[in-house]
Amino acid sequence: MFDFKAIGDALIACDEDKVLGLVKSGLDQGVAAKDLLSRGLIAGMDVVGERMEKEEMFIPEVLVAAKAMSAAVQILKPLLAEGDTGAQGRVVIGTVKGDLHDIGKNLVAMMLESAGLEVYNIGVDVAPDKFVSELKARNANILALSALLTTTMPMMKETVAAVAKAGIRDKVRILVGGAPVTQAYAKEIGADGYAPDAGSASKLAKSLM
Ligand code: B1M
Repeated sequence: MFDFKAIGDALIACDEDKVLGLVKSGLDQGVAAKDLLSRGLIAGMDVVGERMEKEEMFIPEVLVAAKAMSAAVQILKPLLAEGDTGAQGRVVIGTVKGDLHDIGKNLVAMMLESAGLEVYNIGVDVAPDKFVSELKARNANILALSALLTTTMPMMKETVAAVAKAGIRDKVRILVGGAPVTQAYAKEIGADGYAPDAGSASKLAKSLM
């Protein structure tokens, strides 16, 4: 039985070499990439979040843990891909203004890409106007917004409003997600869909087209 907790423990200890070694060893043993992600890395990151909240871990340490997680995700990336290239569509994805969290957003971008969509990942702390200009420049038909902070969720609403103000709302499906976001919130702000995780985000994006 593979020790998933060891991955989380190494992440909490901010030991990137150990995290990568355990992930590689899991793959060598035939453990599924999605399990290494959800039962190892994401479970570990949840504990990091709890410790951060209790001030048992501080921002510099959390950044090191986040870097280790991103490096591990890069190893898993080709294996998490769905390999379905049948869908078409152009997606602009980013984390909303004021918010610097990008690990989950990058996972969503990766899953959308592997579902055959053309993905423009425009980073973090993205202002509503920037989303609008990228949507126009890329002639995109899906906008994917991520927020990890309750304080930045309202920026999703502002972004939806900016898309409408720019006169392109009827051409763009808007998908929202991130830990504090809910289906009810998506509805409230006039988004077209909400997904709780990267896998369902890619399914939803395809169904919205
Ligand atoms: Co921050 N942080 N953080 N943080 N951080 C949280 C989010 C927090 C829950 C921790 C806590 O207190 N328990 C808390 C938010 C509380 C709240 O508002 N509800 C918090 C806070 C408070 C803060 C600061 C304010 C701390 C401070 O400065 N005092 C600060 C804010 C900075 C800013 O953004 N302006 C801050 C800073 C940071 C770091 C920079 C140190 C670092 C981010 C590094 C980085 O991303 N490159 C960081 C981290 C790492 C976290 C935690 C520990 C982990 C987040 C993560 O990457 N999770 C987090 C606690 C937690 O989540 N348990 C926390 C793993 C990732 C795979 O999950 O991002 O949830 P997640 O993505 C999921 C789903 O949400 C979904 O799919 C993914 C999985 O498949 N999803 C989508 C995400 N986007 C989606 C979009 C979609 C669909 C699904 O459609 C478009």
